[in-house]
Amino acid sequence: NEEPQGFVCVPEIRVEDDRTGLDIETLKRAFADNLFYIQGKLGSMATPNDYYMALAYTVRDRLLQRWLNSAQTYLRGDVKVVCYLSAEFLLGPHLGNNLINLGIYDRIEQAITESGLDLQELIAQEEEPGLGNGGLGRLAACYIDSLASLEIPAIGYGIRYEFGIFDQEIQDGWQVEITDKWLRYGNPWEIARPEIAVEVKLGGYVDHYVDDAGNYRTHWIPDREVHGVPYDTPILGYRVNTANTLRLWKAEAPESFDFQAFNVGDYYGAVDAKISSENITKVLYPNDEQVQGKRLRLEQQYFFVSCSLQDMIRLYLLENPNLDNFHETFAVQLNDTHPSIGVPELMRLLVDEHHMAWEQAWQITTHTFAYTNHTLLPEALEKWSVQLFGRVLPRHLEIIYEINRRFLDMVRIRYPDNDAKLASLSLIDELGKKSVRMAHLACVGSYAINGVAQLHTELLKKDVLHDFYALWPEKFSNKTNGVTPRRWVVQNNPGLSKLISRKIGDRWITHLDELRKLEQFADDPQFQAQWQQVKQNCKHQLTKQIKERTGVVVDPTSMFDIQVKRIHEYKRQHLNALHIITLYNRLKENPDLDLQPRTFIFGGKAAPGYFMAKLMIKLITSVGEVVNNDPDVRDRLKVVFLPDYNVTNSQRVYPAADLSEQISTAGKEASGTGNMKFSLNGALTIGTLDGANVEIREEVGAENFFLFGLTTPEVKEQKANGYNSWDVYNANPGLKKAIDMISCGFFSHGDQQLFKPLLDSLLYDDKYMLFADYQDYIDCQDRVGDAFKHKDAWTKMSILNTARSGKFSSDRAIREYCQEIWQVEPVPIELQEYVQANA
Ligand code: GPK
Repeated sequence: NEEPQGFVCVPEIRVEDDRTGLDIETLKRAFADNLFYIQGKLGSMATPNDYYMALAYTVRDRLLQRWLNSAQTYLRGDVKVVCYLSAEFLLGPHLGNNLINLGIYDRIEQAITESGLDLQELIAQEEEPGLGNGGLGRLAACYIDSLASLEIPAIGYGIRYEFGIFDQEIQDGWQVEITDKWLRYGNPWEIARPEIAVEVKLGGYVDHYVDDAGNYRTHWIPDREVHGVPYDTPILGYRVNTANTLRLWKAEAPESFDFQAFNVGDYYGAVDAKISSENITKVLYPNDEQVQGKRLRLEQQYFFVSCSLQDMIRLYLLENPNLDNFHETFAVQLNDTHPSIGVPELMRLLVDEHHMAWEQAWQITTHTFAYTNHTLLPEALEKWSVQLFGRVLPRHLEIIYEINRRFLDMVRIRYPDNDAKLASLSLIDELGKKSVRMAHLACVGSYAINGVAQLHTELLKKDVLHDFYALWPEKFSNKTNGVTPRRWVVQNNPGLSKLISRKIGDRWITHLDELRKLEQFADDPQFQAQWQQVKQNCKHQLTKQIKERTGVVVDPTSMFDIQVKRIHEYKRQHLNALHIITLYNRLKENPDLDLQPRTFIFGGKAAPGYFMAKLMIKLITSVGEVVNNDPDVRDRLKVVFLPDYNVTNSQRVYPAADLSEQISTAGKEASGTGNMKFSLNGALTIGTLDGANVEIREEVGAENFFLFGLTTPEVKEQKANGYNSWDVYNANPGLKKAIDMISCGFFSHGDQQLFKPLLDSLLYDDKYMLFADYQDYIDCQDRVGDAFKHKDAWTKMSILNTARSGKFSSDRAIREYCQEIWQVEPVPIELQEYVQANA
């Protein structure tokens, strides 16, 4: 035991004290203490939010002990750390999740109840950090949960947007966007670390010179500098001591921002500069799979990536004399191309700032990065005009040109006299407006490239990244997505979790394959009855929610047929709407039709600038208005558009689903992850052979999956053979009737113009093959309806879906990344009995 050095204000903190103890009495005392000393309230004046904050701090205190122990362990050298770089982390609320991962949910529930309060009400107070758009951001959140649960040293790096994804309201059937002021009442889960802020340069020009020793040097003279301040959130694993860090960067004006302006008397100018710096992390771009090419977005990407790489270098140099083996300590995963500017940025840091030779720097860089692609949609592949790029990042453009020069030299050797190859592989697109291809940059700068489902990876190799696959087949692999069973079963479906654990124990929570043990009970009438009861309870709860949030009264015994996801033409929510209209027409024609009552539930946000997606929402709500108010059908069909679909709301949706709609055009959905959450919660899927649907069907068995639609090659073939949706429309009476009703204003109070853009896109182009898949979809839905009539057979299929979805755990996915890409091992964390303040 060494003598403490320097001033020690708190010599030691006892683990058994009020900030770490886990027994009920201690928890109650800590809760009351935090209400008094942090919120500054007595019980008599406290609001529900005060109680939530007091509880959140009580839980956070218990995380800190684990977090500091984890950080200390990782700093002690020879630990390889995963850095997950993502422009989005769609975390969802922390409180419930931390209670579960800490293993104190029941105790806290008791403590809160004994304090005369309701835990559910407190949990509901939390404003979720909606720092993502959809699947990509939520995947990052599932992965940091699994990394911690598997005891893998990891840091999530991203952006602390002041405004996350907008809140959605539905007014007159249209989407209205409201800014997401998630930080309004403070965020108890984060800790700012201004003392390790970094500087980020932007704009300006580059100076090249020879220094006194005769070395070529580069000096980037920016026209702007911003300060990056990290805000850290501990991410606790499930029932382990590992608490990793999510480090999100906030842009601020540099410390000295006002002095110069102050001296020339331009006070307002100085404040303007401050505001413009802070703009960088002001708001999340709300586009999903559609790039806008805005300067501010490029600045966001560069800002967070530069901050993160500088931070890694700082950490590394605490323990190492130079950067020679940087890549042995950090595995940096690029979550799509959004952080791919990291490739030239690491080169710049190594070459310009740390004076490393280009070849060595390139060796390190290309052994540091790995790249995940998340989409095949051409409109989602990032490109930056060379002109804009050069204005924001002049030095990076030079570096990219140099990377490209050396890369194309290599290509020339491999493919002599082949200009077409050079053009198609180049990092620069020379056609039209010259632009930088970020996916190419990511491929050249990474040692591993992966897609997110088997089909997706095959299509990458065959299509979008074919030329890179031909060059470096060994770089490519598949990593099928997964979701965390802690949030997506344990937390969102406690009834199901308890039923499962009573039958097979609770090891499934960390070894999801063990759900297979449920197969043996799939035919057991008693188990089936319990299973049905759980589903029924969840449907009751959602029914209440629907009533509260939309005013629509639905029948909880009807089939809950659910499509929740971002609104996009390729996801085809309008195909679902065509099915509803078709059923409506059948019922109108034949009121005695033996039709299984259904409740169609939709949820999802449209990008604010995506007109067609917003019109799809209006179509759904308009169909709902007619169907829900028509006395002939309203007891058998209901249509609900749940406003503001987000993580919190989604947690009530998945458990209540009977049918999961996964109906994208084959070849368009990279993977999907909602599809996995539904299946895990015992919903059956109606879906195309797209993304991970293929693997879900493989796992659960074709007989427990409702398949329809063209396959990817068939889509291609039909398009090549001059697919004409107009002909399909004229040949199919059911389809024609549905389209004509929309067209003649049946759902729009006679307005024949309202849906015209949508109908025109279907009748004259139908890029996403709705009409081609229409009849097969309707027929398949008929089979679904028939199957639902047989309760026991349906329940068996439901049980088998859950039992066979173990593959879709993010733990499995992360294990694959660890072993096959990152080469990292678990590092268990031991809790020190005393945390010394000066240790
Ligand atoms: C893919 F490219 C993108 C994007 O910009 N945003 C996004 O959410 C999704 N995605 C895919 O659409 C899903 O199929 C996939 O499951 C998810 O990323 C995670 O990989």
